[in-house]
Formats: sequence, C-alpha cells, structure tokens
Amino acid sequence: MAKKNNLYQDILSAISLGEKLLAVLIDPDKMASENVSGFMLKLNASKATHIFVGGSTVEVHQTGLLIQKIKQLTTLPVLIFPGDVSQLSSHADGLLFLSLISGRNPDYLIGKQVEAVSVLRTMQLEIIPIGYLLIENGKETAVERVTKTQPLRRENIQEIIDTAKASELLGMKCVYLEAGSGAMEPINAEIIRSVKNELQIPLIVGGGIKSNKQLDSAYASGADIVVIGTAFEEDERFFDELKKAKSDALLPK
Ligand code: 1GP
Repeated sequence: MAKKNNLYQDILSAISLGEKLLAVLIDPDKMASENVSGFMLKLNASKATHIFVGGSTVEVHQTGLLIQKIKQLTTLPVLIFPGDVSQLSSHADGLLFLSLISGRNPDYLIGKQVEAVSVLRTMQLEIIPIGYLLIENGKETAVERVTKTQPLRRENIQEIIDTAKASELLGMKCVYLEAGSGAMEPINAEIIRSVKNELQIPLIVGGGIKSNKQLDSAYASGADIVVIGTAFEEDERFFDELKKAKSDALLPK
C-alpha cells in the first residue's frame, strides 16, 4: 500500500471544512492476528478516518507485524501511537511523536524522543509532534503506571489549559487530552471546551468514550479528532452504530 504523506495537512484541511475525525486505536497486545481481517472489514465500513496503533506494554516487533497486516487491509492512514521506542515501524504512514507534558518524568518528556531519533532516521514516517496530557479519571491508568507520572486533576482546569497552551507555544502540532485507555469517565465537556478556546492547533480527545452520545458530546465541545479503542475491543458491534453515511461511501477516494 502506498504511504500517505500529507497526514497533518489533511487533518488541517478536514478541520477547516468542518469535518470531525475519528481514530480507531488498535492495541497490538489485545488484537489476536486471526481477528484482524474481520475487525478491519467493520472498521472500513465505519466513519473512522484514521487508525492509531500502539499500547503501553507491547512485545517487541508485534506492532510492526500488525501494522503491516493492517496496511494490506485498508486505505486509511495508519499512525503509530507509541508506548515505547520499540513500537516504531517503517510500515506505518506516520508517528504521533508524543511528549507527556502533564507529567514531570524527563524520560517521557524528552528522553524517549531522543532515543527514538536513531531509529526514525532509518524510516520515512511523517512525524507529528503532540503535547500529550493525561487527565485523571477516577482510577489509575496504564500510562500512569508505565510513566510513573501523576495525571492533571480534573478540577484544575486552568492548569490543564496552560499546559496545553504551553505545548502549542513550544511548536507542537496537536494537543491530545487523554483520560486513559478504558477510563471510567471520558474527558468532560468543560475541559474540552476550555482547552479548545485557547488553541489554534487541532485537539485530540480520547479515553473512555464508549457511546455515540459521548462521541458527539466530545465533538460538540470542540474535539477535532476523537480516539476510541476499548469500546471496539469489547464489542465490535459498536462499529455498526458508526457506519459511514451512504453518500460518504459513494464518494471517490
Ligand atoms: C487511549 O485515548 C485512547 O490511549 C483510547 O481510549 O481505549 O478508552 O477508547 P479507550
């Protein structure tokens, strides 16, 4: 499959046309290889616009193998959402180059990114720098455990806004508000709205979104890209609720 190489520009264009984007997150740890084809059939028939691949604790090489398979089964752009440097793969189209700016662990602010450079030199991925903010959701998340950082508190909206804005001022190309995979509560409307009001760059929101209503609420509050993983892992019938409109399906690609 050909590589997509205008990922960020395409995201900006879609947003300027008022489109809302949906990224399906596939965790290589939770996707059995015999289930990939069936999952991708449903994904392709849905409103999904992007595929993110990655997880907090994935075995070496597993991500690359899965991406290779996914790329054979879709024309959607595939971006790595890395939990670790070992998840980088030249088979993807792009990389969400995350810096965990809600935390104060230098390894996840800049250390892993420095480590990644020698690998990235050998690959032709479109790299999108992302200010990644973990917001507490009521229970400990894998991101907290793995990165040994504290999430930002929900009530502390000004700190969330200022942290997001600082990443824009530093030149990041998107802000990602993360409640954590399988979060009990998604990021609330007030936080999304307040952060969106201050940003010029696209806003990604994910974690704990399991219904159409929550998805629409995230969009209505200002999310440009919503990321959903667990809801599809738990029940692929959720794809049926998110079917592409017939007119979309007929559009030439
Ligand atoms: C996790 O934001 C993503 O990093 C998606 O979260 O798995 O809860 O949908 P869910």
